Amino acid sequence: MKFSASSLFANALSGHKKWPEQFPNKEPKKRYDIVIVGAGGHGLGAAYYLAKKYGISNIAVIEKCWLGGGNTARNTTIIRSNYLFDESTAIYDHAVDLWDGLSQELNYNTMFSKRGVLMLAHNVHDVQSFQRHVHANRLNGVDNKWLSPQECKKFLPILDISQNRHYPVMGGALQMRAGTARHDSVAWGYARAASQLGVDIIQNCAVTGIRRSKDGAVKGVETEKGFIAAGKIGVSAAGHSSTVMDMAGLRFPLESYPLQALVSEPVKPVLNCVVMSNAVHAYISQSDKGELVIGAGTDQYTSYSQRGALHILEHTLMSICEIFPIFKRMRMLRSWGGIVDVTPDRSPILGKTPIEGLYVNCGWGTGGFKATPGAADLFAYTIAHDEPHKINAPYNLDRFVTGRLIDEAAAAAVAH
Ligand code: FAD
Ligand code: PYC
Repeated sequence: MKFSASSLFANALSGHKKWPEQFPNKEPKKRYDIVIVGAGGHGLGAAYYLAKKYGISNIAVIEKCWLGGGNTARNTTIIRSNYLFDESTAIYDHAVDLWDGLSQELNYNTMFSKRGVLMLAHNVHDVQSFQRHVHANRLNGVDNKWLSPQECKKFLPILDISQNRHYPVMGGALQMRAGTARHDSVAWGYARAASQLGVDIIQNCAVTGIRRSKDGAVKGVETEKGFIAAGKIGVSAAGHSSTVMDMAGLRFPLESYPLQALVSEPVKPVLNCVVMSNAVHAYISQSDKGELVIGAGTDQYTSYSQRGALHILEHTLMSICEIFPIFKRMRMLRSWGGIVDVTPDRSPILGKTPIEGLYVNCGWGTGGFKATPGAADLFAYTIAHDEPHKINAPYNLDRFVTGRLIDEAAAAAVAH
């Protein structure tokens, strides 16, 4: 049994000092119909929908660390569907629709709060670009409206709209169905509901290889705790997708970067919506506990570290104070990072792979939390039917061969 740093980490967490001997690497008695790699919201959600909608519950979700310890519980929880391209609004709006009933569906309060996402425009380019988004969204039946600076101020009273500032507010695009949710509850809600339907969730067990039969189809996964046989494998291992796909001999168009966020001390309610600004590069909301939730940009260098560079946080806080000078004296409580994997067009890959029985859901980059229920639902559909749903059909690998890209690069106020 090979020991890697992460396997030792998993060992320390599990408290099983001798687990390799307890799980000898021999042919297993049990064979799962489906193994999902990665117990984030996307992977757990896919397992839940496979069991709930398609009656397939002989499933294992395998997680190298702890359930929901990846990006699912590290993000700034912004949920919206105000994207430009038809393919994007379709996939993200499908998710927003599912967010709506998710607490009832899972009997777990995901605290989805439709408080609105306001994207501020500070220059003529922003105004033109956001107005184009508003029109495109409305043509697709997605709510989004243009607000003048005065209307922005009326909606968000703490906003300073004086025009003598470095970055004057020249208007904003407001999506009211958008908002935030409680991230870890999404992972726990899907995990509990999937488990109740018979899904096994195996934590502290990194997948280290993908075993294939002579005809090339998948046979199962090698893990730190031994081989696990499976008829189909779905990979939903954000940040590490290219490493896992490499285990099957597939080279993926992905780069992994640290992305950071931070929260302030809690204060009374002051910020009633989510605010994003591409020009100064800032995004901020206030949690129900009162903390300001602030997100940064990605590091400029690829890395698998869950710590990002300090100067990125400094830049973020300068940007927040640029828009909201009233926050200058706030104290920050803690910061953290996650690893996001990004594709060249900044849109995800969700579908089949050239290998029989191997499916992938990756490349959501800085924006996959909002997609969680939608991506999970579509991933389950794709695995169950062995073909993509029409909403995720455009998100196949083929687009990197044909050049038919879904270039949503500037969709979020996140530098990458
Ligand atoms: P994860 O929750 O990361 O789950 C993947 C899991 O796979 C992990 O738990 C990992 O440990 C596991 N894994 C990896 N390799 C292996 C292996 N070899 N074997 C077994 N398990 C493995 N998105 C938004 O929409 N809105 C936001 O406001 C937003 N803000 C963000 C802010 C930050 C700081 C970060 C880091 C991300 C942000 N995102 C946001 C992006 C969003 O968090 C992710 O796109 C989304 O959570 C991905 O979900 P997931 O379930 O695919 O991934
Ligand atoms: O996609 O809205 C988004 C987002 C905000 C912060 C990170 N991602």
